[in-house]
Amino acid sequence: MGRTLVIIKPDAVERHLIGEIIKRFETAGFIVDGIKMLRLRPEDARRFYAVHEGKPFLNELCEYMSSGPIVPMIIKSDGETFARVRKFIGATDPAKAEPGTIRRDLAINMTKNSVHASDSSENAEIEIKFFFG
Ligand code: FUP
Repeated sequence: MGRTLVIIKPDAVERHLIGEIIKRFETAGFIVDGIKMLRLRPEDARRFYAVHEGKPFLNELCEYMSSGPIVPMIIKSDGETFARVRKFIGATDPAKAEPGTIRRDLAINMTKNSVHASDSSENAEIEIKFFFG
């Protein structure tokens, strides 16, 4: 089985969507193999999003990601899990996400897009280590 990192972001935690999001993953056959709830300091968010250093949206993104509690999860499935999960959550911009995806159904906008998912199996391992050691 492959694995990836998913984060339920502050906008979803604040709107009491933790259960709804986990239910969607489990109903689709994904397995939750690790979970915690925590709040990032802005400098932690910056470290997590180091690949976006220099992008115009980085400050806003880090402020938002440290604005409230988040729920990182290790998600397992058969096959190429990172790719399956990214398809499952939908495009970064909820307005462009496929109907039925988490982002299309639940997200607010491009920044408050309810969930994060690793974009490669290499990054999945780096991001799992970041939260779960
Ligand atoms: P994704 O991998 O789908 O989460 O999207 P990206 O890696 O492109 O972006 C990382 C995060 O930056 C996204 F969750 C949302 C945020 N973002 C913005 O806030 N504004 C942008 O213009 C692009 C991305």
